[in-house]
Amino acid sequence: MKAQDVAACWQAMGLRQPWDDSHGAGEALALRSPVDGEIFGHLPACTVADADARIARAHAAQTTWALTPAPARGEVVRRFGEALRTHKTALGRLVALESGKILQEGLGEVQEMIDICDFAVGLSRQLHGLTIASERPAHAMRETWHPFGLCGVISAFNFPVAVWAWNAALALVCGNGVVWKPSEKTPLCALAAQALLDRVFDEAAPQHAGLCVVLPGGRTLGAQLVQHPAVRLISATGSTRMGREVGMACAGRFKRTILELGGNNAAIVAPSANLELTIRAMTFSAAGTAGQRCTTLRRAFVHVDLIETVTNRLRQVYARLPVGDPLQEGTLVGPLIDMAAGDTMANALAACRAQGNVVHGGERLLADRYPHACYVRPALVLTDTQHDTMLTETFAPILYLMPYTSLDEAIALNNAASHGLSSCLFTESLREAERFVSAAGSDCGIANVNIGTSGAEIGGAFGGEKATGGGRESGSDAWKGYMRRATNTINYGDALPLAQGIRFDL
Ligand code: UN1
Repeated sequence: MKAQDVAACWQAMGLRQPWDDSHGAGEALALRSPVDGEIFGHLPACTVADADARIARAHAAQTTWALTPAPARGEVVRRFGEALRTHKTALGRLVALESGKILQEGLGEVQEMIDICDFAVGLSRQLHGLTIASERPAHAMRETWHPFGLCGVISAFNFPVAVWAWNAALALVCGNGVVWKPSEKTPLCALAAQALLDRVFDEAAPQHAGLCVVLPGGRTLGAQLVQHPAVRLISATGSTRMGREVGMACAGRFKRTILELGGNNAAIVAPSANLELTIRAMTFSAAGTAGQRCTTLRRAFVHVDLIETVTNRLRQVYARLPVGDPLQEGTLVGPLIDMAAGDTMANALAACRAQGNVVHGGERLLADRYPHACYVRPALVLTDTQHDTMLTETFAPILYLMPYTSLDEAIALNNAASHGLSSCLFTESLREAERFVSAAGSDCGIANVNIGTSGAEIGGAFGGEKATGGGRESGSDAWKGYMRRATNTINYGDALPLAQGIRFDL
């Protein structure tokens, strides 16, 4: 029973507990921690009518927020970042309890929220446009950036608060409100993060109350958000199937989308790779977060001269990876989110065995202690071909190892996946490194050298190509995704010369 641990996190943040330990009725949302898999309470889910009312309120608040000077909007985000600093431990623990990631990663997730708040505060004074040379005399041209409109955020269980924060911090400084549909598997993290933001609004900007709201509940709320005419942009993180539905629904309504839909990320281990660094990086990326990041390392192409060494080293490391209670010091791999995730992993491994692949690990652990939770030993799969199972993203800790002979072949194997999120190369060769990040190299949104596929900093634009959806969130100029660009041409003369030299004399 994780109820007391979860309640302690809420108390530490000074928040009112929104759930009870009833058996739930009607639209109630069952609460469970993947740590033990047991239901510990129920939360009233948001009804369609509630959702409509919340969206309407956010839409009304949007109008005045959009006209508030951007640095004043940044001040609210700055205060939110301060609140997150104050409550980092409690919120980080809640993330670990509700998503099952280890405490270190739960704390890291809150740090990622703090980082994006800091970034957004700086941005609030830098929403710059260009000035452009006009071809006409006495004309000035420039670009101005304006708030885009109310933003909908759909987030996944594996980053239950950070991905929302990437979107919310930028959307807010850019002048937009945010309606958030979190995963039904992690509603408490969402409610806690939203409550911390609400408190900041109450104290620092009560006139904008209701600008950011959360809709805890199931898929129908996500569909309602996508269809609602007041919501102008949808930023969705999750499966490719979900993203396709969201993308098509938004296209029909000319809504903007930012899609971040998982990946089937690969590493290439070249002959010159520093193996100490490579093994550590591969293990963090493949087994960390129990393989449940969109950036998780799933495929490794290892030079044929190294395949045996790398396989043996990984086998040794994997055999003694501490799997267990994610809140316990020393654990490196927590549980999968639920039993269904365990079944999906077992089915993928069975398909690999049927192909003739050798599988190391992958078995269920701690079943006696946690009969309703799903702990597994991360798996290594040895294969000589990149088969369909390997080309399918299984959201679990499975790392495929396959030999290659030339870098061109390895790059082609990397690029053969339908997703295009993250990729990396381990090498000491400058020539190989530059080739990998060139136009002839990885086709992914993220291409790293001598670090793993996961664990990106917030300062870069985050996202990927192909079935990953093409969206970019977080750093760099991703803020432009939350704003409307206007091109202004101003004639300060008293003649009317036309562009392209066109004559139109009346
Ligand atoms: C995700 O899994 O949806 O780069 C996001 C990373 C994290 C974000 C992952 N900063 O692994």
